[in-house]
Amino acid sequence: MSKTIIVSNRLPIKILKENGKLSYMPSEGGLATGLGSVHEAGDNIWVGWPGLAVGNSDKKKEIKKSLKKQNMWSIFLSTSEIKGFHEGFSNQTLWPNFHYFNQYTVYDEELWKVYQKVNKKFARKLDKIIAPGDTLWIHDYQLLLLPQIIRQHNPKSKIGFFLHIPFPSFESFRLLPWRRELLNGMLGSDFLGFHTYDDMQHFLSSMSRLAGLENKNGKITVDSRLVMVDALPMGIDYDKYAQAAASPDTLAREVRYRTSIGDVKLILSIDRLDYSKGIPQRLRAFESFLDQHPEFVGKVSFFMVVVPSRDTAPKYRQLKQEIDLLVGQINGRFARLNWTPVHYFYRSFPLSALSAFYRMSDVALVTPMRDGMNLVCKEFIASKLDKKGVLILSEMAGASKELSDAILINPNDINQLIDAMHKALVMPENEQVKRMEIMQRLLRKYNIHHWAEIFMEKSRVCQKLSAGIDNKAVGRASNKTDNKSV
Ligand code: GDG
Repeated sequence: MSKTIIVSNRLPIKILKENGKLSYMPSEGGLATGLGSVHEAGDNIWVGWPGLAVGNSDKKKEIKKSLKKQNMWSIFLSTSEIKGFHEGFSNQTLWPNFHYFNQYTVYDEELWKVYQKVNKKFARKLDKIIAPGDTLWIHDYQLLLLPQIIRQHNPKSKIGFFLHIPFPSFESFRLLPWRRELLNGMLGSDFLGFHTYDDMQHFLSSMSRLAGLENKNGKITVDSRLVMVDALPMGIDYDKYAQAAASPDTLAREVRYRTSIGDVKLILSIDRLDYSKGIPQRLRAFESFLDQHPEFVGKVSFFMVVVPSRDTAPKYRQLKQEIDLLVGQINGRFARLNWTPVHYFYRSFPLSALSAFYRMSDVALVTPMRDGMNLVCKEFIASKLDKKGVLILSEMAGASKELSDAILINPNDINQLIDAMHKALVMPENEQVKRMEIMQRLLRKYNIHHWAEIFMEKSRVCQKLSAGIDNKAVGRASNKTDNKSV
């Protein structure tokens, strides 16, 4: 029986080491839950890196064996591969370029070599696993070259690819010396999915300007194949967040937290530590809000969770220091014995705590400078069982394209942010409920399961269309462009 092979840089698992013993925990990320149903069906498997450096071959065998029982196939990365591929080219070259932080982009031929090497390593592993009829679903910016490498080895492969971060405009993408190779890598797919229409258009524009490949309604003919491109905004596991918000553990936590914090309005933000998330800008806006609206001093607190991420990299260490300083400055200026302006947590929490934070907050402040989608704002909405609460959302997050009933802001416009905070804090309850209902209806319907189903369906359609193409017609069409592959 043919199977679906999910491929991502990280396997959906957290491996903890305690006293030399390994324990395995499912990861809580949206992708893990969303693809859970695909992964668990039939003989389907998930291929990726288990997330830690393992030198000892007995330990590798032990991990491989344990994960195989859960239908996960491990690809181990050496310390230099983790540095060059994961921390290097993926996070210091592609991540800043795709998020328009080009002042941070590292252009280093050595990192590029490691990126190519690891993509080939993934392909070699997959060669051993792929059987005729299997479908591959490859995820994200770490594996942009993989579709084409696999296609070279197995021309008949069925390959879908989804990009979780923005695809930048041509003006940013063209800065990369390896832009053609990257596009060529992606073109190995049958179906390419992006979060938003804009991301998809940016990809098509780069394709046209760098490769001379034009599209017709999102379809590109490459050699004798059809590549289909579409926008497919990722949803959340709505029921999981709604149920968590109703669970006794969450309710007990909410009571405990509220008792400690007191009777103030709460503005919430939750992000991984990342410069794309706009955390310092948000803090500065909150400080100015307190300056401009002294009537809210002592009446509103900012509850800010920053989850440690990539913090060995210099840019991330600097960002952490900047945040620490700003929080200290605001609390130093405004704090009272019975009121803390900013409650700041630099750590991660279990789902029930997160759920209690969503429940007890009056406003969610989600203001990334750039974000592929942003799931936190969707989780906040799903957790609001009483429909009271206001979302302030950056126009630069993919989610803003769907959530037009949020208060939408430009994160570079501090005055707009301050006005949005004020508007949110004084918004009448009936308006909150009206906006929340519309957003909940949308997110309940376009949930993560819907997203996974549509992705698989679109991949199937594309493969069928491709298989049905009359080779002569393709020959005629592709002769019109002299530069078929990049
Ligand atoms: C990338 C793209 C795109 C956060 N803190 C805790 C915790 N979280 C969970 C949240 C949410 C997830 O992490 C973060 O998802 P985001 O979408 O906000 O951001 P990225 O990690 O940057 O994800 C992004 C996404 O991929 C999906 O395509 O939306 O644009 O950058 O689910 O709840 N979970 C737990 N404890 C925490 O302390 N358990």
